[in-house]
Amino acid sequence: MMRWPPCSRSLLGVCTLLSLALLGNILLHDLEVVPRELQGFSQDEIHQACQPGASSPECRGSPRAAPAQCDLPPNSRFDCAPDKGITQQQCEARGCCYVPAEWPPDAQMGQPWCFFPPSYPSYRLENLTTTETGYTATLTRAVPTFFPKDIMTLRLDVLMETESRLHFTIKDPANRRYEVPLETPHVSSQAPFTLYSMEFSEEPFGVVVRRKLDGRVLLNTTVAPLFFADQFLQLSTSLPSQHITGLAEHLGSLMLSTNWTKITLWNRDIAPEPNVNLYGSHPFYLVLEDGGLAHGVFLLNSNAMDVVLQPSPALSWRSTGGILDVYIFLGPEPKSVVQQYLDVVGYPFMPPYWGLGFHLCRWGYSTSAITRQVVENMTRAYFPLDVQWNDLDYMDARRDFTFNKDHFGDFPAMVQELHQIGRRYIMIVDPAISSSGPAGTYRPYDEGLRRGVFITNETGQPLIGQVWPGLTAFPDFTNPEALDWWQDMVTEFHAQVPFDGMWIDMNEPSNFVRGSVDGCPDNNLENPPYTPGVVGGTLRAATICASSHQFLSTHYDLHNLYGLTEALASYRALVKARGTRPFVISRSTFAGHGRYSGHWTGDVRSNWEQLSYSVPEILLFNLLGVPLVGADICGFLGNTSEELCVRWTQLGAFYPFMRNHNALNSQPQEPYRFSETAQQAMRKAFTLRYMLLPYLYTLFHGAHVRGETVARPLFLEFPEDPSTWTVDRQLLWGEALLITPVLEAEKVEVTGYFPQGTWYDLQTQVPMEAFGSLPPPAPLISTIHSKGQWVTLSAPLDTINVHLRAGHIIPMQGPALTTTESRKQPMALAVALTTSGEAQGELFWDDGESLGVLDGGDYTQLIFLAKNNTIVNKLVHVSSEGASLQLRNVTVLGVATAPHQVLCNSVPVSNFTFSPDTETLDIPVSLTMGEQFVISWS
Ligand code: MIG
Repeated sequence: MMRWPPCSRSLLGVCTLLSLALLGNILLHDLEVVPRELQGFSQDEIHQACQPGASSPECRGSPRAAPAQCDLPPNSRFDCAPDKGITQQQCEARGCCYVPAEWPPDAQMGQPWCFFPPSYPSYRLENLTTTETGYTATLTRAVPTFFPKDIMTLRLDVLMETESRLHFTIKDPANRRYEVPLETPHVSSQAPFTLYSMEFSEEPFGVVVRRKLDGRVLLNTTVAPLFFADQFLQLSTSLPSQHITGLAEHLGSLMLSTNWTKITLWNRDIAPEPNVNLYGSHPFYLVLEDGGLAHGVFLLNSNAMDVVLQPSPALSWRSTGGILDVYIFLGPEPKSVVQQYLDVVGYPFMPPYWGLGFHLCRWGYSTSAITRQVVENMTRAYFPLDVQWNDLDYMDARRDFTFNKDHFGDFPAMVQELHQIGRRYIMIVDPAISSSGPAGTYRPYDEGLRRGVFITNETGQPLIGQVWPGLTAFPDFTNPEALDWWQDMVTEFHAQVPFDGMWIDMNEPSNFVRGSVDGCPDNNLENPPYTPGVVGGTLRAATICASSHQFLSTHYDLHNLYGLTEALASYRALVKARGTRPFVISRSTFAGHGRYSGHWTGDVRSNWEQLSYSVPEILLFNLLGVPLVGADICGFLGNTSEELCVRWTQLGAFYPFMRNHNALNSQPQEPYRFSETAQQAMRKAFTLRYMLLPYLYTLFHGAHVRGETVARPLFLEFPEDPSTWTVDRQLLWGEALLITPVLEAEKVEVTGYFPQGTWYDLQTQVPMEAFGSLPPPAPLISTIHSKGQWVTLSAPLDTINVHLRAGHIIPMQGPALTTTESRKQPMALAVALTTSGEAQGELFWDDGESLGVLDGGDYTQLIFLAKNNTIVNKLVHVSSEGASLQLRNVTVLGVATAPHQVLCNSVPVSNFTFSPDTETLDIPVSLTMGEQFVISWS
């Protein structure tokens, strides 16, 4: 077993500087070039000395010589003035190089003018020793940095946790610092074999991680000095390629730009726009390496942070607190990277089946009568609707756990009626609790006060902000007592109004005043020495004071976890209240969110740009383990147009979470509002969605038990084809379906990328008429035999292109107006053969809502296999639910020669049809899914 590559100089068996130097892009320099000008000055002195206008000696340009080695390529420079703009003198007083960009063209490049010389003092590695799980060492810093409170001695722990997962932490051994309270796997012994090797650089300290397979350096932290001050931690690394995705919710392409991009992680209520911190933080990235292998890195840290990407390429994590807790996932396939990340943060929850149906909402369904009418209108217009929602309108004075007795007087009855017609109901719940009423008038606040569940200010009183109900207090969901209180409030309200799920909004948390109605104190947490690039320029912008107190720590540390902790509280409360699978949709998210909740992408505008950006958002959240995600169909802010709404509904039919939602003053956009032509087009999309639900549900099961994705980017399936890497205007459902939506106005054609292989047009080739759907569109190209190429498809207004990938079998079911009904319909299989005549697929089925079906064995799991002109089902597990599912139709695509005989369980099928043009064999059958069958043709 070889843990370390051979090297010529070693310390404790560890390759040090020399072997690192061979890696090329590593800066290894004479260690004694500690900027002499810094010696003898305390950091505070240096900090203060060089304010503009300062004339103290250390601020004068000369004789303070700039560091010698400043001729670094611009793209490899790491910013020595992350905190503020500084002058040359101030820069050099920091011991850094000052090289202003010349212009043009340099000035546009974005490189820092003040940057670290290779000799900039960092930590030194000492006492490296082996442990049960890997290594431990001490890191010491001799010279302080320009940030206050450097922690001069640190402890490094390296845990070689699994073959593909490396974990290291850097902490203060003397004082316990805040750590993210996320349950992560505990590993007590070192993995016997690993895909990675590790090397350390002693001084300056650094870690290098390589992929053993090809020797590629995946992580190299020697590229810039390590910072570990109380409120500024920075870890930089080179990247082996510029193809990187992840990190935070953002409006833009799936792949991030490495051209001096700063991504800020501080959850924020803001209508999505590019380059700002939005609702969700996920300090995890995935990199695609040349050749199609991939790795991922997760920094388990919830403090406000910036992640800076630069073109060398390299990445710097800059956090304002906590510890450095780093996981590296070796893949090697991008799929396994996602799975390995989810092994750490948790696999997604299994949604109830009804949650995959259509959801309809708007802000402004102002009475229960109007809400009822909407449901009725949907039925009349023959549109499916599984879940009706209400926004703030239902509440009494916009207070949680109340309802308006004037406008929603029969609210409980309304919800019960929905249940009677096989539908579900969800309402909005905001975390902030009205605090202004007289004592004894509002139980959630009274009880909350009594049980001490609210976030407190510096005087120990509940911090009071302002949200929809007016003055509000903010529950602290890190407090176990608050979880119980929330559970009680949810359960009590549920006893009145039997709602089915929770929509948790405003949980960044959002606050209409900065910090609190009394402002915020002036302290280090409110005014940190480094403020990440947050919108509004201050941590308190649109939220509560950073220095407010929560059970586990300060809000400064916990802010990014607010939505996650509320999701957990709500999930738990729903289990108690309903006893079946919870359904929670949250706006704010953090790493690990998918265990408890889905996500919608917030206040998107009704325009084409935001329609197209919803594709990368949905793909991103799937990579982050939050597969139940969707954007507001037809757009939220502003008025939609008929064409936009049709296209959005078509795409929305392929969001894992499908909801049409609209802002208060926008024109109505329920499907039935539009022309008959538009409605027909939308109905087709709904039909497709409902037909494909068994497949979608099976994908969610795969996510839940195996850490897979539901909607996935092409690169996850075709990593070896670099043309797929940047495709983010198409999406796959699982392995089998490729969706190519129209994302632009007035287009009746769309160009999409088709990876090598055969792709069958689902709508033209699978006889949907069998399910009572509309006639298929006239195909421009019906079967695509791709060499890996861009293909232009016909896409009239009534068509979204969906292609079935050769080699796959998908289960489908007759559509209906609710999943309650569609689940009773017979099923069909679409079998897409490869050129060698093979295909396979899966079905997971259960009652769709019980908890613990997997443990209890109350589920059906089938594998379908096609080979040698024969299709069989393999019964992995069969329960009563699945035993009675009917199979009525099997369509085989890619049958090259006309069969003269078809047998079903050895009995000839007389009414099969074969189309030589499309090479489609259609076999009507009468089978039970949960019983073994054999279908063959010859
Ligand atoms: O400040 O509840 O993103 O979906 O309709 C706005 C009203 C509050 C923001 C949500 C949006 C919801 C709206 N909410």
